[in-house]
Amino acid sequence: IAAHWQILIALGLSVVLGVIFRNFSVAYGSESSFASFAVKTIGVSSFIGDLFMSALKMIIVPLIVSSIIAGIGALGGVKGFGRLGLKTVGFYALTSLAAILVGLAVVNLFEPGLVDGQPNEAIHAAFDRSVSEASDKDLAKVGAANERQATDYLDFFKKLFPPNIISAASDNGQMLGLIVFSILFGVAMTRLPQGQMKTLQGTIQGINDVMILITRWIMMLAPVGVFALMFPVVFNSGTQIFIEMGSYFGTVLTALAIHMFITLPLILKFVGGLNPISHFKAMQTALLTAFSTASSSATLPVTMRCVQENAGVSKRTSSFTLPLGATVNMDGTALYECVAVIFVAQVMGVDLAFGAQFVIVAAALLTSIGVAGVPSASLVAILLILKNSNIEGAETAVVALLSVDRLLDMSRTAVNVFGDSCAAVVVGASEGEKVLQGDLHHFEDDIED
Ligand code: DAS
Repeated sequence: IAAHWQILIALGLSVVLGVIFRNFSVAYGSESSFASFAVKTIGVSSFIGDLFMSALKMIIVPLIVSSIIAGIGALGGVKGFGRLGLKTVGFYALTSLAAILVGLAVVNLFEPGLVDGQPNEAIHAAFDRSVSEASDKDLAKVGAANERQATDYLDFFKKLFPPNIISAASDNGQMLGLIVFSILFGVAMTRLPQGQMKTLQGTIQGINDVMILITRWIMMLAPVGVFALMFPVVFNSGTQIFIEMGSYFGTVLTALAIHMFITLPLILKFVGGLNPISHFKAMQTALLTAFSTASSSATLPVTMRCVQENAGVSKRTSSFTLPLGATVNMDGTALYECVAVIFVAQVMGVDLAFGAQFVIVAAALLTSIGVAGVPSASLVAILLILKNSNIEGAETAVVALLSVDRLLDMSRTAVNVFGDSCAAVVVGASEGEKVLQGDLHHFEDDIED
């Protein structure tokens, strides 16, 4: 079976088994031998899932650095890169703004935090209850985020020039400093004498090809890794709070679906002149990986392979647009921040006038640039925006959102990755590349050989 079908089957299996294990554990009681067996199984599964995530993350740094440097070398320096950079940044800004506006419209239309125009007391109670049920890890995570001041998201711009590129590389999921260094290195490399530049370019391109090959090996384990990541998530997802916050889930997922299946396909068709269906087919393995890992950084190696080998975008275009996109372009996250903040305001009975909502839109756009590509990273930004909007109970609300965040995180991460891939194919097509042409080759199919 083609690799992406293997991943889909693994996902389906993890959901079925997760539900069965959960129901039997509840039926037999938490003290039963089955429940303890289930807990052990979950532990092993989480361990294997983390290994798969770590394997993908292991190659991110050498992949990003070699991709950008070799990509700029192929562009021949500043002139080619400058044009490409402007197109890419412009595309990211416009699509992120479009995503936020969709979120704004949907959350004001559905009003998930209100019942008959009044704050939903049941959800408010669920917020308070979830703090008492929250894990120490979640409480610590929100507590630490609460310590950070409003300026923290501005100091993200200080990360443009990291004092130590090794520590920048270790900043989990936030690679901006490394990207800036790689761009400077690439541009400087094109200034070297021709012979020297060719040698260095060839070496770095070789490193990049090695990283892409290692990605292929790691993706052979994807069905196991995806199953191992999803099984505990399904097993641990209690249904109660999902029912109470069903309106919130429905609002976020509706807004994400509009952006992913209407806005972006329209842009692919009318701005890029491309076939959206072909693009979805080309990206399915990356989308499934993003959904399973809830980390756009960990998915980046797979995104690059899908865009280059399935969609046919050149290395020089994709090796710049994708690493940058995985770090600063998060349509799903920006949309989610806007919906979550206004939802909490509704539950807390704070009536946000248009001006206040406009500030939230701007804050969501700015903070989504700074959000790292790791699981639940955007909740820190939400806490910051809530505090800036003087909505009391921000910490309690964020702890509650964190406790039900996994499914939404997986969904918005898939949207983040899809948004990055749309930029790569549209910019590639605008550079005259043969993108999404003819019958699509799937790199996953040649994994068998
Ligand atoms: N999970 C983040 C990502 O990897 C997005 C988020 O937390 O909103 O893109």
